[in-house]
Amino acid sequence: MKPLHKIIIEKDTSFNPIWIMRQAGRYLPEFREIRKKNTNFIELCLNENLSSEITLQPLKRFNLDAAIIFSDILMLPYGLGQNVKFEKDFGPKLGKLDLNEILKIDESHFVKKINRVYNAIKIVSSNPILDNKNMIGFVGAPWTLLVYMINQQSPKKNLKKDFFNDKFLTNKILLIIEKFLKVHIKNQIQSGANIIQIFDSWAGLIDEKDLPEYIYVPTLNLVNYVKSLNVPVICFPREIKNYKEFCDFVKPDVISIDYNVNPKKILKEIKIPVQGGLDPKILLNDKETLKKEATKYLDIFKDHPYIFNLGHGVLPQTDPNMFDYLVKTVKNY
Ligand code: 1CP
Repeated sequence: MKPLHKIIIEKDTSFNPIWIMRQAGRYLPEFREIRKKNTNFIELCLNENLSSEITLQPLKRFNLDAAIIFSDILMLPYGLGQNVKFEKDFGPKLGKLDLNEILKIDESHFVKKINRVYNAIKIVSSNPILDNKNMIGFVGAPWTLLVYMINQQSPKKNLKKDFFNDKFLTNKILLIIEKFLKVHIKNQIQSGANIIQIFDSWAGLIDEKDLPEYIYVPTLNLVNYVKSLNVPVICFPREIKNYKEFCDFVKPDVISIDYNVNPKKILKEIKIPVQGGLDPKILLNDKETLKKEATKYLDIFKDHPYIFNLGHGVLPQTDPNMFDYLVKTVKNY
């Protein structure tokens, strides 16, 4: 059985698997080398030879237990025909959201447009490096994708004040997102993904009264869909106010926690396997601090099914030697 499956299905607590969000990416010089020559990020994701190579880069260096496909949550709006660009020092820029155009897209259009992501998953999952490791596919959660598609840029920069004004549009788009996320998940699994993670990076932005409609119900629908395909599903509702309530409602197989939550409180409240937590900024410190902070999480979850990870993605300025030290610390615990 693959390492993450052992934790999730068998609830094995005798070992500590580790993978890191954004493990394939900007902190690695070999990634930056490829990125320099490939300035169009979407095209890079759609180049299965390069995206499969990038996916495997961290696994060649570090003793990680899973690969996560090098792609992006914004491949979904791209597949739906919304323009998506990544600008240096700005982040994603999305084109106008045209409901009439999106309504013309059917499943075969969508799959054809992003098919090379699935080719990359096939290439990676058939590599012998993956024999004893998991292959993680992922999607953005409906809410987070709705935010990007309507806001047309990161809400970090600026969230449109009239976001919910057009209820008809938001509700219609939400249903379309949900429908195509299922298509995207199914194709990733058919290509070799054996875990799905749902990233809800902007879960923390929503008012409590809107949680059921925009987060709990749509995420539950997706979680049930992944479960129906017999694949475990990890949810990362970043900065959500109440992780316990989220778990009670959505019932993922694993809950991934951010670095603002108290891991002891999580241990007390939540019965399902837990992932993550450590603040990515700790990796910018010295080795002694890193070991101490990582060990804190390992101690707290020593008798609970736990997958080591960070509380958000690894930062671009992280020294790969510190990353290596973290992996070794977890493995030698
Ligand atoms: O070189 C570059 O400039 C590209 C940087 C980059 C990378 C490496 C982006 C742009 N996306 C990715 C890959 C990526 N994105 C992965 C691949 C595999 C891995 O984890 O190793 C994954 C899982 C994502 C997921 C993703 N994309 C999320 C969810 C996780 C999170 O970080 O919160 C989000 C919000 C995005 C959108 C996105 N993609 C890229 C940027 C700069 C952003 C915007 C973030 C923001 O709004 O601030």
